[in-house]
Amino acid sequence: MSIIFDRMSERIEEWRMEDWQLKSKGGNKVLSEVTVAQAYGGMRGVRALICDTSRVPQDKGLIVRGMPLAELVDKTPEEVYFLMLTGDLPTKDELKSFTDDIKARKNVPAYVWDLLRAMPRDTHPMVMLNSAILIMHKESVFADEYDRGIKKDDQWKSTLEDALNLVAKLPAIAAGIYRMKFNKGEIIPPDSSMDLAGDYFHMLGVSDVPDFKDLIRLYLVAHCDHEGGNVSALATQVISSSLADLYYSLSGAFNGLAGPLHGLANQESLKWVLEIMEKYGGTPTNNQIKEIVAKTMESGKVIPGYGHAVLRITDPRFDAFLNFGKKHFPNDPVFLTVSRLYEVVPEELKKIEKIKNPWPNVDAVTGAILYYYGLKEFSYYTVMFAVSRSLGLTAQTVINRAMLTPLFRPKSVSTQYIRDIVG
Ligand code: CMX
Repeated sequence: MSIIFDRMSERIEEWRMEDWQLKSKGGNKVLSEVTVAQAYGGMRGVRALICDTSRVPQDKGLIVRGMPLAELVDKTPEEVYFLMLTGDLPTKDELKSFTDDIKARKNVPAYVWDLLRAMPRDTHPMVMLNSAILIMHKESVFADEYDRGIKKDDQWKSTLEDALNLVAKLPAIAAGIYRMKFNKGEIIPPDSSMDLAGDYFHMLGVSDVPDFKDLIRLYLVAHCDHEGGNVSALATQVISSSLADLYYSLSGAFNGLAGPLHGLANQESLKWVLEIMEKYGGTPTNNQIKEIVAKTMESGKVIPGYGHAVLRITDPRFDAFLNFGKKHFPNDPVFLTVSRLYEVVPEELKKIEKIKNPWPNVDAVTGAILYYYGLKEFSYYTVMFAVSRSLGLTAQTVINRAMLTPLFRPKSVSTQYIRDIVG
């Protein structure tokens, strides 16, 4: 067993004590009042959740356990996962123990491949991923221990077992889905000597360019978490609050990630960029961009990759990938188009009063970068997002279970109730 169980045990004791003190001292303090507009408007801005793995201030973007993304771009997914779970970056020895533990959990049960092979050829890769996660439910250590009876205080340990097993297996499953779905040849089995990013790069078999390995590492780090209120994070926590195990809650969460306003936006964004390039025969001029923004909006579609429910600045994750592209392939025509869109689109969106954030989010650029390295199958991009986001979602779940977070049950009201209030 790796050091992670000991390190988390120490921290959980402190966190529980603080949690108890905060609730007894200030349990009746008000975090948020909810307006009628917020109840009708997707609960934007309502403060009613606790999430310590990361936060997203609207003027700063992703901060993982106090560390802004800019300080994490050179880290490995294992380091960032350890940071989310414990609150601290690992020491060298801790990182080795933690990485070795994950390496030992990589093997995917054969029945997962049987299931995926039996699916119709035109199944969406996200359906393949979510089905693979769900069918592995019988591997759940938590579900097994729960059936046999387990003290509430200890339930986080078997949840952490499930979390580590899932995080370790997902790159192999995701890479296998890529090779199977897009006829890339035999599935490449995981290599127990490799870390998460290195093995995902190896199992995809898309390219042997070392920069692509760096990209996969950056991709897994940059998408790891985005506080607790986004669709997939909220879905995970709601489902797991019923004491459903992580196989149920993660696959449910990824069904939400598959929506075009959430994780699917990266494929939509690249599709839009390529359509523009085809229409104008290459990188468009500023005037052509203005024209296409207006036309896209007129047709009732959103501008994919722009806007955000929380952020009010350029997403620092967008900056991280833009810098990566500038360093490795500044003159690639698709990348140049993405860069030019960034110069023009925000100014156009600023003219539309209802849009609160005209700036790009991470999805405006990642597709173009994957495309450059030869990963051109758009429908796969959300799967890669999911592999990364599994880090944050499983870390949040382990912590919530350790903090004995109760069953979610907010109160709904009827339209009549609103009528009475409005008068
Ligand atoms: N293009 C066109 N219209 C947009 C827009 C965009 N990029 N961003 C916002 N709007 C519109 C909204 O659709 C909404 O219109 P209606 O009132 O007619 O419904 C209005 O502006 C107000 O929206 P908002 O308060 O600024 O943003 P929301 O919190 O409602 O929505 C988001 C946020 C991300 C869904 C929205 O900006 C959007 O659809 N963007 C494009 C899709 C995208 O890039 N999604 C990825 C999000 C990243 C992530 O999930 O992490």
